[in-house]
Amino acid sequence: MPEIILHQYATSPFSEKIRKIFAHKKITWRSVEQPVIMPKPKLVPLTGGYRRIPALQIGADVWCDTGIIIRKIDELKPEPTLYPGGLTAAADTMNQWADRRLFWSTTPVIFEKLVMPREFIEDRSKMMPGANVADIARSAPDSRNQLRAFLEILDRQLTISSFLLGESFSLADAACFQPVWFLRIEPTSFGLAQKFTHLMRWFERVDAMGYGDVRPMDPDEALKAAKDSTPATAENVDASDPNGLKAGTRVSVTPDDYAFDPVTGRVVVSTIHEIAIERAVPELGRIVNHFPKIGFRIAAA
Ligand SMILES: N[C@@H](CCC(=O)N[C@@H](CS)C(=O)NCC(=O)O)C(=O)O
Repeated sequence: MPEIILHQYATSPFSEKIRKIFAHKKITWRSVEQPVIMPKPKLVPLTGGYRRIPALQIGADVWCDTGIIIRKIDELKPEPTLYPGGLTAAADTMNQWADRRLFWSTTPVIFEKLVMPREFIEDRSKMMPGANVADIARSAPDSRNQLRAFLEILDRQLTISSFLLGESFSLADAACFQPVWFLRIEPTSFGLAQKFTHLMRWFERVDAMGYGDVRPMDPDEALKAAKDSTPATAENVDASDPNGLKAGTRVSVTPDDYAFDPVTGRVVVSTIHEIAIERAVPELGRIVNHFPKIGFRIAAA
């Protein structure tokens, strides 16, 4: 199998979701530590402007957003499954719920208690235009209510099963684990979760899974791996694309929630779940960036 590189940082909750999937699937991978705030000069050439973490790299192909990273990992190594009992819809929708609801109920609760460095607040304010990141803690009381209710839903399930979709680890466990893991950086926030005994037993079980077989990689080595490779993605554009998108069309791809940095290139893949675009990068050659359709906007460029 080609070398699997994850661009991440240790405190990143969305990376934690992928690290748990690597553990479950016993994957050998390389970890490139990227900065927590901009600039990210050794990431952006690979992603074309996309700044979020994690990003998965194999040679000159780069997958941006955990939605598409999970699909790629599952394609490379389908077993052991992330969908025990064939519960694909349940696992995929819980993954989206955890990303967009459960996770965002944790941040005001944590940030109310943790003093964040000024540079971090400035960086995240730029990433979320319109939102006042310095004021995020004001919504902590409502977020605490919602978080507790979300955690109770998980705890209630875990009173009758070892994992969220039954007796085996699934994508739902990786996805719901990461926000609870994030709470642990601030003791009073984690205290909300510690009140739920079944949730805690599950948390400890998933925490103990580790991260798979990982070795660090220098960011320059990852850039060289891209430069020394050519994209391995074959053209695959859905003939029945609902918007009539054609191979070779120049488009921009942008997240629909925050960090609105468009990535521009020519369409190589457009399927139900994926858009991939090719870019010519002066210092690296051809790079193909892959994004999920869910959570992204595609526009003519
Ligand atoms: N929908 C994205 C969310 C990723 C995300 O928000 N990651 C955080 C770190 S856990 C991030 O990128 N924060 C800004 C940054 O690191 O520059 C995904 O599933 O990958």
